[in-house]
Amino acid sequence: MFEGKNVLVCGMARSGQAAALVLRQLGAFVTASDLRTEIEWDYDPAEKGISLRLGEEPDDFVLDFDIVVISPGISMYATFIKMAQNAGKPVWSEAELAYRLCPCPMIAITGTNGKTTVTTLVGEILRRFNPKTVIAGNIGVPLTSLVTGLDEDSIVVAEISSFQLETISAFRPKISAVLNMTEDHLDRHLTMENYIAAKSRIFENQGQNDICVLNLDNAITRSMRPSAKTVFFSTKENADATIQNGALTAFGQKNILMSETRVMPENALAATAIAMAAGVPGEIIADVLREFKGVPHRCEHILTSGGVDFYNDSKATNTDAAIKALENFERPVVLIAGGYDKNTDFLPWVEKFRGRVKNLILIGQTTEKIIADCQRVGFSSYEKADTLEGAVSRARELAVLDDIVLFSPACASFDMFKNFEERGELFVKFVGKGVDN
Ligand code: UMA
Repeated sequence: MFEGKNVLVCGMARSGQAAALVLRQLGAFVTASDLRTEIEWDYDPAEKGISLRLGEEPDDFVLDFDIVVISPGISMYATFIKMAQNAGKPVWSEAELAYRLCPCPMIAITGTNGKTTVTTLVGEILRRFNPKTVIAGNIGVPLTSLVTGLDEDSIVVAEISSFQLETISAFRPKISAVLNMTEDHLDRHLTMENYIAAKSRIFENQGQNDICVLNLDNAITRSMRPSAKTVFFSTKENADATIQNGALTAFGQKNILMSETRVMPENALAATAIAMAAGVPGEIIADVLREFKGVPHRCEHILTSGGVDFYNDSKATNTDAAIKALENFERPVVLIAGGYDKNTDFLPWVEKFRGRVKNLILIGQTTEKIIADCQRVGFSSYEKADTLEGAVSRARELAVLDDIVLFSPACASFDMFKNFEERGELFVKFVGKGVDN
């Protein structure tokens, strides 16, 4: 399929490097491009026969290629992409390439929030049912790094972002899911309509023999109309998967009592609906729901010190996730937040502070914007910190017995950190350091 083709792969972080390598192994002539000149390679590109064009936009050479594969971090509005598309060249996301190479069914999960937890959960359930299950995608493992090791009996459980969906063409998962949609990534998609359109592409190629799982409790996903057979889940209404008398009930079968699992109801319902659609027996789903301990950086309990509980929610890169985290707690919260500005409206999140947040400590680029919203709603217990370490030590001073210290930034991390994982790991380190001293 790719033998002898000239392929340009753009963005040389995780996705681009994986895509370039697999294409090379399939006999394509691969050129790797990146705006950066300093790349941390997982392999030696020269040894693999991969040519390099670093430190420039591909505008001057994009038309020399048969196919362009882009990393999720590259906007579809980039000039070189428009040039390639106008010239009729295929421009594929790394996920599209992976789909084309994938020999087995794919379960693709998207949504603004909860996708990492639900993907992990579905992956663990499926793995017990079929040991040849792999978990990949936006969760941190590029899909192209795995596809060549699979066979037709494997199953891919993929977390898929709107960035990966922007430039698909044939991508057609056997089961898709859109867990919820709220405002996010408007710096990249520009409008909510574009963001919804990108997410909706997850089911655009599906037909009646495929399944799309949607959330009935979210106004946007509720109104989606896929051609696939639709399965709805709801925490409030009658749906294919719902909660009845405290028990998770899917397709008429009672599963576990919600009190038996630590998984949030919305995520438990979504994972159950997806796994049952994939043919997994209810008992396996129940076992995994009972045992599941959660995902790192997602409302992760770090430690209790002096009667104060510290939680790392670095994965909360938007206001909706941060609101969900706040709503988890009944006890007073010392909240550390702020970060990279994605053009977010912070007001709906700030409006939740009253009665929940006793102190807010702000870091990063969005500090002044969040303060302006605090002033608008009359919330005055905020202060600034120059560093995350400073914020943690200040939180420790402010928190008293039975308080929660929650790091739930509501923003992406790119202003101060490499990614949300690095940000979360540093938070955990600073929290631990204070305890040792
Ligand atoms: N680059 C260019 N030109 C540009 C922009 C970027 O050359 O115009 C280069 C950068 O210099 C850099 C590379 O592209 O070298 C970065 O590419 P990337 O951001 O796609 O990085 P990856 O490591 O490949 O990570 C991507 C996803 N990143 C994004 O969507 C921004 C990772 O999701 C994903 O885990 C990984 O692929 C594997 O599939 C992260 C993310 O933040 C976790 N996702 C967003 C989210 O969850 O909210 C969508």
